[in-house]
Amino acid sequence: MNNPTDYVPPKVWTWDKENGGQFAKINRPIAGPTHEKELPVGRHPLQLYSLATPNGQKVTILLEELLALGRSGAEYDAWLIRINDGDQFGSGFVAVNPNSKIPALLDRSGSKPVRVFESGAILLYLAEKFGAFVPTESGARAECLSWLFWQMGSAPYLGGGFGHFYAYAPMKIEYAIDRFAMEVKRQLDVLDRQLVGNEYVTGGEYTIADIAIWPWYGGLVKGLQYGAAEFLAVQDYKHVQRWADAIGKRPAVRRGRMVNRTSGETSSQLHERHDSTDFDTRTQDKLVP
Ligand SMILES: N[C@@H](CCC(=O)N[C@@H](CS)C(=O)NCC(=O)O)C(=O)O
Repeated sequence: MNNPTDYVPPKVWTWDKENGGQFAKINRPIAGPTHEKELPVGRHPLQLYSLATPNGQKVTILLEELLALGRSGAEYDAWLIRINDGDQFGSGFVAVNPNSKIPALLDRSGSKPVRVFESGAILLYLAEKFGAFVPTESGARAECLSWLFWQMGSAPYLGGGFGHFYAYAPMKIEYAIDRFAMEVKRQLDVLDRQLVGNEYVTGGEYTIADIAIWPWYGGLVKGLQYGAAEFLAVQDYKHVQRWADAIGKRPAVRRGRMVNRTSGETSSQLHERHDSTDFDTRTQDKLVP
């Protein structure tokens, strides 16, 4: 193992603005807005403020699945929040999500707007509102919610732990990478065992548990996250691979992944989504020749 650093924590931690690595510009130890900025509002009942990270994709995938099912009330405007530019600290965004993280949803369909933040809460809110992708029978519902919350509790070890130290930290720390690689491989094994004999995570039904888990763990095993596929030997998780391929082929999943995307092929980037035709007419390759 590398020599441990000679850092000795001081009695009281103080903010060193330069120590945040890739995210030094946006990371802060305080909450609240940094500037005044109203959020835009479109014509649909649902207003989504987001970015196509795995947490953002969960919501756009569910919205596209609901629309594909004919739930026209799920029409939405998706506005781009550029987190590297600090849009999440604008006063309007903080009013919708006091935690200053995408995704954030405003449901304006009722007499008073309803704000929803935390991707798991948004998935459950939408699935219940439209009566789809969450089972109603008590045992199946418990299983679905267990896996939904498993994802919400587990992914920070994948993203904030493994991804941060493997791909983003300003130095490679063997202890941290080891610790989180072990945990992420354990999580992949949990999922792999669950998918033995189960088409989807909770059995035969595609639910918000799959929609929550796929962008993180499906993305990881398909080599879309952190360039870590070889390092984590993701080909070993055969059942996760099979499940990730099947979900990745769904048209609504393909569309959901494009919304608020700002990287990759320009034909896959739909910065803002206000209409179902935008997928054909407003991707970046069409807007910026
Ligand atoms: N638990 C939250 C996590 C959301 C989250 O971490 N969002 C990230 C992008 S994936 C973000 O907005 N980061 C901006 C920041 O930390 O300032 C959820 O699932 O909604």
